[in-house]
Amino acid sequence: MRQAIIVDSDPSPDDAVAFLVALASPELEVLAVTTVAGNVPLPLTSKNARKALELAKREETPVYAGAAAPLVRKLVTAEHVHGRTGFDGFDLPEPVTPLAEGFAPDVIVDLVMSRGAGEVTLCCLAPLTNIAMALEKEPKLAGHLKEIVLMGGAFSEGGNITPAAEFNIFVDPEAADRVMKCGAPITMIPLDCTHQALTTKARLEKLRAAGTPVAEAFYHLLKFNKIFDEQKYGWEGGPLHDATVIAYLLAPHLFSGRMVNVAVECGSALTLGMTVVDWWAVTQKTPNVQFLRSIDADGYFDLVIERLAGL
Ligand SMILES: [Ca+2]
Repeated sequence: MRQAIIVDSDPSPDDAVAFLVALASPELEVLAVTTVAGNVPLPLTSKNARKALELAKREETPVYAGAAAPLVRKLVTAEHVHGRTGFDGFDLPEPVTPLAEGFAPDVIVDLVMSRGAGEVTLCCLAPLTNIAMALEKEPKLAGHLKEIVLMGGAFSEGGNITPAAEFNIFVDPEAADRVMKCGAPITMIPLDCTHQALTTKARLEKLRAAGTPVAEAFYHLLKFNKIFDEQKYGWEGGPLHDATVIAYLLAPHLFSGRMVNVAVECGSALTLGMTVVDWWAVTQKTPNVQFLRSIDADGYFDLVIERLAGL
């Protein structure tokens, strides 16, 4: 039986790679792509999602727009990384497919609750605003989910938007706090993992060699998208963050980690959005997260490229 998923995203190229890999995978049934404000404002994330789906000729996948701002804070975006459009580096045509009708948090509730308990997995690639709103709207939602798999947070890597915080969690820490406390099974893929998974020249060339329009577009999009990180970190290539969530569903053996307690800092100006990971179980707090800390990067890129090449 195929695993039913909803992909919640703020499309930069990373997000698009993630949901395209999911769409290319017979093991997964993508019920919807939902969008939220994050890397760029909501109108752009919603447009980029449809650009990517149309490129891959998968425009029948519905895209629902959600929250235009975090629960309580002013939106922080990342054009300094992703360019003004969030999709700089390769010109894709303006999408012709309209957004699907419905507000993403409502749609998430409806899609999950219309399936049996334990059937749907939420794949979260962005600030967690839509997910927190859905959990708030339907108190039974958390208990009805199979799992929440999210890209976000960090432990020993430190932060990528502040010294302490990873971007997705930093943008809406109150939403992340609600998700961490919701009681659903959670698997978290932090920077500790994604910083091991770099878009090296060899990997990008391998993608391009697939020779498809999708491969060619994402070769250029990812090449542009990772320039900022290459300069920031001094690495060859940048982390391909978001597709780890889909790769985990397809090939969990590529990852390792452990059950820990994770809490989100919502009060401190200095460490706002920090994920406090009790790796050594020094508190008596119940583990609430499967926290992944390492990834087989070659296996991950082989999987991503093989699936993308099939579109
Ligand atoms: Ca994202």
